[in-house]
Amino acid sequence: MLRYVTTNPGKVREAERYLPDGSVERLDFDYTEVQADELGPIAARGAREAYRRADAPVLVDDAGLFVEGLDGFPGPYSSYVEDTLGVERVHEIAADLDDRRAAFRCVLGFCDGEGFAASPDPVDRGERDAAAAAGPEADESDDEGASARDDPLPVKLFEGYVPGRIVAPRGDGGFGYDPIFEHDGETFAEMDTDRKNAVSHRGRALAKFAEWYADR
Ligand code: ITT
Repeated sequence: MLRYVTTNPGKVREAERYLPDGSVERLDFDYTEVQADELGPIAARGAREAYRRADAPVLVDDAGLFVEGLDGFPGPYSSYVEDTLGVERVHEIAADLDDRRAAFRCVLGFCDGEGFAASPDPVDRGERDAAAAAGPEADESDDEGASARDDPLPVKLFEGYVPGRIVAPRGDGGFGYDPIFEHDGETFAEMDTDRKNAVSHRGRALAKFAEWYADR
């Protein structure tokens, strides 16, 4: 059984559509979200911590909203900003910008304690050189300290991205920033789960993961 490690049930509702019935269960565990400019190191570190907690295969999901006119803010700080400012305030700030383009990004981190065969997808092996070679998303920051960089547990990363723009809140589906993120004329909160999955950052990352996991 795969554990989808998140405090957010909305993420698991989306993930269940990609995986065989009964093959995934939510583990409500708040892993340490290290301060980093990229989502990859946060997901890699979280997957290691969650695997040690669960002692079973885990998938962690780190996502964020990146607003172009705010140089990518709130990005990896999206959760903190939602809790403090709230989604409507983020829209109000963006409403004053000339450039309201934005993107959602998602990085899934998978860990089952085993290694991975060579592949084009990034694998964070907890070593600075290997992580850097796997691409910028997988590079680990200095903030994590030497013990995290040298952690031998490999983590496989799957990334997804969707462009859109910030609009006044519309719709009552989804969660988080969905009401203020418009893609192709609709906000994510106006889409049902299948429609959001078909275009979203998480849907893209999950599709890559599900294809790879079927052979694992
Ligand atoms: P976990 O860390 O426990 O998984 P979280 O909701 O805090 O739950 P993230 O740190 O990945 O998850 O999310 C950062 C923020 O981005 C948070 O405020 C989410 O509500 C929001 N977010 C993530 N995915 C989203 C999506 O698909 N649609 C709208 N908002 C999303």
